[in-house]
Amino acid sequence: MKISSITLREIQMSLVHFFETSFGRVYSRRILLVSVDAEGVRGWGECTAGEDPYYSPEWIESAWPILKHYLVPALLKGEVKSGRSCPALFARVRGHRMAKAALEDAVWDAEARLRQQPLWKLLGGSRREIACGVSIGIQDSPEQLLEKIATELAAGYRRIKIKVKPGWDLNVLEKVRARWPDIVLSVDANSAYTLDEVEHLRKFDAFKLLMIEQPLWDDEIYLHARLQRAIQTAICLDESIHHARDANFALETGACRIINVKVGRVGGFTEAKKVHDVAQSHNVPVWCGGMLESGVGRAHNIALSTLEGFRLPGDVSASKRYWKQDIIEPEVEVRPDGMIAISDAPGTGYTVLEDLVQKLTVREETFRAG
Ligand code: OSB
Ligand code: MG
Repeated sequence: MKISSITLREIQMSLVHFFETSFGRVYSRRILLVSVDAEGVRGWGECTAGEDPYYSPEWIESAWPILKHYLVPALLKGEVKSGRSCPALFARVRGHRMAKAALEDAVWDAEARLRQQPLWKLLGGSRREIACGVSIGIQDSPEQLLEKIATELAAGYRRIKIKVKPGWDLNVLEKVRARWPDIVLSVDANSAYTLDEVEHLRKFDAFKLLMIEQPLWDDEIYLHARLQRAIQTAICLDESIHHARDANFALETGACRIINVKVGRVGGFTEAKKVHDVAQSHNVPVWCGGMLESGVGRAHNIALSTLEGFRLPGDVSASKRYWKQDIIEPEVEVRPDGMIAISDAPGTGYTVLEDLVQKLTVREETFRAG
């Protein structure tokens, strides 16, 4: 693959509704998009690093210089055969997985378009439709949360996940379960608890949750194994899993029974497939997490979710839940049965609205080959 140029862009987009987790609230996104021009096609990637270093140490202002000074030059001077060849070219740079993923995924996208093949097939997927869930943030009141849940259930979503933190957990679950005793329900704590709170966390068992996501420290796996032994609810790890070795360690130690795969968090499609494969070998289900992505990242999450091991509904939901207008066409739509149909078109099956992207762009830098 002959890469002629790579462009970094920052776009700014307001969320339709604020999103609050245990680490804070966001009203609008600053999104770093990467495009790779090669042999007449353009591949797109999205960096899932946030506006702040709260979910992970990476943020948009760390990703940009890492891409500019290290990752982009590595691709422009290295031999890029395919998306798969990127991790080796990036290996000297430690960490910075979201920055790496943005560029690697753009190369996969370009490769799929060059081969005139759907990205999901190139990734090894087989599902022709994928099941969708929603992640609902902390609201101003429990009543508002119940209203949101009712809306999403009416839209057909197959799993409701609510964000929890001390003070917004058991009290809220009581109300949700009182109204909907049987829905598929899970919670995500984004590391809001410690091992001193085992007795409190044990009380979650009463609510028959599909899982509790990342209850403890983001940099800890082993102590989740201790917690998992003490509670019935299945633990799902998100923040703690950076690569396939982490996944293997977590499953061998019994730290979780489910894994959330986020392509940005693990450094790109190549590693995401490896995490998937490790989980498959332990017969553990995975699902695709979300990071409030624009259509570019959303389309990539959809492609990844076609892999066989993605057996639980992902946080892959419709564009209109986040954006007044998404930057892709068609927008991501979820059917009334809570599924997204997978396109047979080459690449992601979604077209980037480049004029709109240009309008939303607040900074841009292009790097050309030799
Ligand atoms: O922990 O899954 C998470 C959003 C930002 C950072 C972390 C997380 C999330 C979500 C939102 O839960 C998922 C989505 O709808 O994109
Ligand atoms: Mg999470």
